[in-house]
This record gives sequence, structure tokens and C-alpha cells, in this order.
Amino acid sequence: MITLGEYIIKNQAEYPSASGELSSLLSSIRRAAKVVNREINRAGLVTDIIGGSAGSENIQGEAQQKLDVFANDVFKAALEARGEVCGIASEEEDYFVGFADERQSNAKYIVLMDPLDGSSNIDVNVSVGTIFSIYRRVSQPGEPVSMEDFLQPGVNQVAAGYVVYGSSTMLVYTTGNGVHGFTYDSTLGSFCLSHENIRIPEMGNIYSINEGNYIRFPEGVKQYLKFCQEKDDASNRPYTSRYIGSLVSDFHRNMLKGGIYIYPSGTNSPNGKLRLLYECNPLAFMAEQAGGKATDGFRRIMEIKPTELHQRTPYFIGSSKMVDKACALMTEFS
Ligand code: AHM
Ligand code: MG
Repeated sequence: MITLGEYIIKNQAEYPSASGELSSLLSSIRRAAKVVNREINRAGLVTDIIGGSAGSENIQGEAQQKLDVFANDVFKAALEARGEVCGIASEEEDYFVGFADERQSNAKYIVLMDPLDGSSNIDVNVSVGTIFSIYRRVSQPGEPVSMEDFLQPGVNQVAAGYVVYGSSTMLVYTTGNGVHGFTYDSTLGSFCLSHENIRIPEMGNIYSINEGNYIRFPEGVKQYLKFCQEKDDASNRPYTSRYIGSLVSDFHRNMLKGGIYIYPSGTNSPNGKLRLLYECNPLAFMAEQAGGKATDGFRRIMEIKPTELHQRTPYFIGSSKMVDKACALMTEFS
């Protein structure tokens, strides 16, 4: 059995020129994930302390759960502690946060994260996740981090991943060399390699979308849903519909089994709900590394040049042939 810690060290040894900072950064994420995992597992027991609403809103006007705030604090502290990261941005922080001591301001990485995605599901014991995205800063070491460091296109990511706190807890990540998954063994206190080199099937038969918003979907999405629901034995249709409402879990399932996840425009906001920098880009990097695709219906997600920290984008992600079909209909009916 190989633990995540051993795997990170083994891979670092294969790149003798690497300084070990990225490995150390991933170790910080691993440690924070264990702490958050412990608290999520207790959420039903100590509801008054860690369950339910925090009574506050984030900059996007969404109610923060106590565990959102807790997870944000844990990941932020873990990333600040070691000195590989010069700043972070988070769904739960209005602005980016620069780390100021001398070691940190000379650090070369920045991290964007959604510390607890799908947190409205916690109170009903549905899986939630942490999503992270790692870039090299563009500003010079020693300078304060700036917005420019955070507004990089997804193609510049050096690593990305997620933790899914589900029926078992898994940490899945890529450093641009395939996607690898580790399952948490709580008796050992270790993430153990369970899914090396994950590949998304080119075609699947699962589609995931909040169909309650159907009336406001663009015509291309309506046409794609019609296609998914039509009977055609040769292409294994109708497909099956699965929607947890927790992006990491929906993506994780589709990545392993083959499928497409869509959060289109025309719902709560003109650009859909999901945030480009810390939800869409990291999962897009993972999808592509696993052989899948991610677009906004027309453009590759990772090539979008961000203009705002909390910017949203329509999102189509999953099996490459399914994303291609949905995008073809988006173009045809636009
Ligand atoms: P959050 O970051 O506030 O938790 O919102 C993101 C979540 C995703 O996990 C999920 O896919 C989506 O919101 C569900 O949205 P909806 O309830 O509109 O279907
Ligand atoms: Mg989120």
C-alpha cells in the first residue's frame, strides 16, 4: 500500500530539479483535509457547534455555514504555516489574502480554493468537497501578491485537486501528469493510493443537471436534454439522470463512470452559478488530464482569461464525446 505522503515523495524523486515546495504544499492540503474530514464526520453530533448556518453571507450573497468558515480557516492556516504559498483566494473571502512574512512573500505559489463546496448539503448528510487550484505567481518574489497573480487562465495551473467527503473520503489530484486518487483510511490516519491514473470514459450514459431550471435554459441545453432522453438502442439512450447538487461528488462519479455535468447560463445569473477560478478551472484541469473536456458551451474553460476573482461561467464537463455533442447543439441553436 502506498500512502499519499509516500507517493508525493516518490514523484518528487523522479524530478531531481524540483525544489520540493509543491510537494510540501500538497502535504499541507492533505493535513488540512484530515482536520476538515474529522469535523464533517461529527457534524450531526454537535450541530450547535459546527452544524448549520454561521449567520453570515459571503461576498456573493450566499449564506455561510459554520463549516464553510471552519474549513476556510483550516485550509488558510495550513497554507500559511509552511511558507510555500504567498497568497490565497477563496470562495469564502471577499478579496485575495497575501501572506506577509519574509518567507511567505518570497514563496512562488498561490492557491485558489473552495474550502467546502456543496456545504448546504451537510445538514442532510450528503457528500461535500474541497476544491483547490495551484499556480506559480506572476509577480516577483518579495513583492506583495497582486490581483494579477490570481487572474491567470486555467492553462497556467501547476496542480489542482479535490477532496470528496463522501461514503469514504478521497483526495484526488493532478500535477499535470495524470489524475490520481487516494482513499482515506481512518484507522491509519492516511490517504492510501486507490485510483492511480484515472481515465474518464470517452462516452458515458449519465447526465447531471438541475432540471428544475429547465424553463430558463438556453435552447442548446434543452435540445441536448431531449437527445439524452430519446430512445436509441445503438447509443444506449435514454441516458440516466443523476444530480447530487454537490459539484465534487457529481464530477467524481461522472469521472469514474462516464458522464456529463452541466450548469448552464440562464439560471440564477446570466453566467450560471459556478465560479471559474476555484470551481471550474481545477476540475477542468483534472477532466483534461483524465481524457475528458470542460467548456462553457463554446470555449475551452482553461483558456478563458479571468477578469474577476469571483467570476462565474456556464459549465459543461465530463466525457469528451458527450461534451462535444452538447457543444455542437449549443452552437447549432445559438
Ligand atoms: P456552493 O459553492 O455555494 O456550495 O455552490 C456550488 C454548488 C455545487 O456544488 C453544486 O453543483 C451546485 O451548487 C448546485 O446548485 P443548484 O442547487 O442550483 O443546482
Ligand atoms: Mg462552491
